[in-house]
Amino acid sequence: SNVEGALKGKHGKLVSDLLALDQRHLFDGWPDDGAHEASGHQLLQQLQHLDANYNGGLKAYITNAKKLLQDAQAGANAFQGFTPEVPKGKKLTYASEKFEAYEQQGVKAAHGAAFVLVAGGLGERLGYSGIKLALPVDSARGACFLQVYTESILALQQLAQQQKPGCLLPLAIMTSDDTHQRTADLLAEHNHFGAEPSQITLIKQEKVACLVDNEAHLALDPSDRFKLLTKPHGHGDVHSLLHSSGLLQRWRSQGVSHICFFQDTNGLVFRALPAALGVSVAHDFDLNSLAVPRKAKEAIGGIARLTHRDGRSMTVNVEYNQLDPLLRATTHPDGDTNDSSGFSPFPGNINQLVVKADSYAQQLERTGGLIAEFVNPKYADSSRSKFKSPTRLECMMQDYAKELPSEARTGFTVIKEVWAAYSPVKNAPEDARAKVAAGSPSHSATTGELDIYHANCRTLQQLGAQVGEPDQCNFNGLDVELWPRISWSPTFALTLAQLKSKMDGEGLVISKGASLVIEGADVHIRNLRVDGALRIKSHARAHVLIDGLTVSNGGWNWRALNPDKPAKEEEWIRGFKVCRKDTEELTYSEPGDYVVPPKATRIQDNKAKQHAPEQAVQS
Ligand code: UGB
Repeated sequence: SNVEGALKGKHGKLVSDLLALDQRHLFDGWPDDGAHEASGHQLLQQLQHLDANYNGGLKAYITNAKKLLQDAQAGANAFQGFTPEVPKGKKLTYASEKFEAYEQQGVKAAHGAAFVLVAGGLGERLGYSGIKLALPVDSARGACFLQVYTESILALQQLAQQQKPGCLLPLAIMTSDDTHQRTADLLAEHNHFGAEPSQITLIKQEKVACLVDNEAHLALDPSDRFKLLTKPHGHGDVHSLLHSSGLLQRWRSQGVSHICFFQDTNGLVFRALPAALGVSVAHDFDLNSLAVPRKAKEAIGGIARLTHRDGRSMTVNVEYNQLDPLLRATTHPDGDTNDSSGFSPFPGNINQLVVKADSYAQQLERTGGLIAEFVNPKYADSSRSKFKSPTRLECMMQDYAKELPSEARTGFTVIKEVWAAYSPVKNAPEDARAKVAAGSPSHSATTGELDIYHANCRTLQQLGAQVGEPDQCNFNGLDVELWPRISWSPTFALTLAQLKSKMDGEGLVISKGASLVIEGADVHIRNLRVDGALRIKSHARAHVLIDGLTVSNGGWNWRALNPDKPAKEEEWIRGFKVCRKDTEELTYSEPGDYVVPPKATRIQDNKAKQHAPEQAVQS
């Protein structure tokens, strides 16, 4: 029979293990006509691949799955014996003195920072077919997530080089089969967005086999009997990959002291990450999770201190689907609800983690980077014996906290203003509307963009700028505020101190509906009024001073899409299109000193040309 054939072949040991694990269905029923030899071989190769890429092989995977599926069927509480309480952590008001002090401390420590971006998810929930890293963070500037992230690291690197000349801050990107090639292509196409190619390492996670039932039978693809269904194993894979790739060890030998983890679509992440690094250093945290106030039932985990009956305790993320049952079963009979502040008392985990490299490496040595797994089957009925669709084991990167010994120093840093630190792009328009109807933020492509403008406007207001009121709009059925479209590159300002040194807030007036985009490291704004659209773009060594400029033109419009007219996919998920009527472009592509508008008294004849922008056009 085919089973016997498979047992005799080079994958015989694996086949016999699988038979012992009750997986005969994989080999049964192959037509015995020889024509299917190649297909059978393909299946065996896939099994071998899955076996090689899971710690302990398929045997361990199926054994772990059986145990977790049994627990899930029995409705076992993953936190049995634990009582949750609201943990104590650092709470920072964005742009407060304390915030800035931590930010500066983070900048001082940045020469020891390495970054890890988890980007293996494809964003099916968003309804976008490309990789999320390629989506523009905002349409005003048009830079994609990967560009903004890389530029932010390079901006921090420039500050870090004041402490450690020549240092390069490394970035690892975890990809998956779904995202790997497109991520590599995006980097290559844009010359790594200015980073040294050696600074960026892609580490690819492998998928795991799907399971059809509580007995952990592996799932065959209904459209190809010789192929197993596979799905992503979750962002928790990042730890074992950093370990097994040798990257962590290499970083440590290069002097890396802290590792900052972040996700694929939060355009605000670097507003708070330097301060979180500062908090980690100041308090010598082994693990520091960045958090924001969380709305009850919002699809972000809650950070809780859990104390076990036996005295153990840990500060960990309790995922959104587990928080409500845990609270109901213990301290909060009403479950996951808001308190009088209008937010859940448990801070919201946004999966931006800062870990100390020394203790992280020790843990990874000990555990191989393995993270506690879970399974989340969607059952067909209340007997919990059949699944609606195949499931798989998963793991989450924040569960690293669970692996730490109780004496480890774990903490978190709450940024009290969600607007300053967190607005991910996760949900398709229809789901986004449903989230809002249920009282949660939409976490849509619409708000991901609009929240950047809002954050920038609010920050500039805090510096004394006059910023026009937002327009009330409806995009994709979401009622939103459209603030003036202000966007700047991280090279212009990453930290608040940089922003303050480049912008004299008191001299800045941005009208309602106006747009301002600034790109360039050495641009200074002393006195500027924008009523329309202005884009400033300057070469790294062009020193530009805007002092006394008024821009008044037709500007840019964010227009709701007409459902009958074609639009790009990234426009559909946002629900608007940008119409650029008039733009004042100030471009400086040569090094030099430029003052705008040119000051008659300062211009000497032979320098006059240099002082004028290359183009000052109204298009
Ligand atoms: N990701 C991978 O790299 N590989 C995978 O296999 C899966 C995902 P989701 P999720 O901050 O909003 C997380 O799907 O998992 C990457 C936290 O668990 O966007 O539902 C993927 O590319 C939750 O506590 O989020 O929820 C993306 O970059 C809360 O913090 C990242 O992992 C929530 O994010 C997250 O994947 C949040």
